[in-house]
Amino acid sequence: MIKLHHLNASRSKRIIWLLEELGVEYEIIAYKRDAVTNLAPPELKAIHPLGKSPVLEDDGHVIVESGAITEYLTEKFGADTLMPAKDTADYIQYKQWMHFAEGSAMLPALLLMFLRVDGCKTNMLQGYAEGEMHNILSHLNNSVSDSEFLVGQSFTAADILNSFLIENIHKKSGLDHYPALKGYIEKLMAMPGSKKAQALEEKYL
Ligand SMILES: N[C@@H](CCC(=O)N[C@@H](CS)C(=O)NCC(=O)O)C(=O)O
Repeated sequence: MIKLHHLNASRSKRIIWLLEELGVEYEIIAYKRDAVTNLAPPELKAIHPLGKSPVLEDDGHVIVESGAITEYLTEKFGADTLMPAKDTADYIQYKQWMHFAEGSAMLPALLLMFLRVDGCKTNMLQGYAEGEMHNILSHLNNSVSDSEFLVGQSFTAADILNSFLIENIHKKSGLDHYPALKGYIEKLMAMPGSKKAQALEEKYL
């Protein structure tokens, strides 16, 4: 059976949601962050040397990187439901959004998180990170202002992958300046699979 190595309050939540949407059997192996450092416990390094979550085990494969895990699972179990056909323009958009989640979108978010935790005064970094975050959120907002989902009117795995960052910002600082994005994430959070992932994440907090 598929095993998901899940760290509390982490990117792994979106893999739970994806597995729920795909309707496949899976087992969650739960880990807890260190109360002081917030890092993953050393046991995760026994599964993969990076010691980060999510890690997926399936069919003898050990897969890290939530983008790669999402592509793997979607191509294996959801090619007809959660991704566009490969010879279409929508597929190119889908691929782009799949890389966006851990690429362009993640850097300013991580910079802002580390600056907040560190509390340091910076020369240019704070302003840079805030400006970049605004660009990312504006781009997302514009992208869902005329469509239901990131790839037109169809819900895809790219929505699940990008939901982690948007949901976190929505919960921590709000999205009032990005009304289309706010409506979009609230719609995603109301989906049954997303609610199930939320419940499971709370169970393993
Ligand atoms: N790019 C990786 C990032 C993995 C990652 O940094 N995971 C975090 C949780 S959100 C983690 O395991 N943090 C604990 C640690 O670094 O010890 C992915 O998308 O899976």
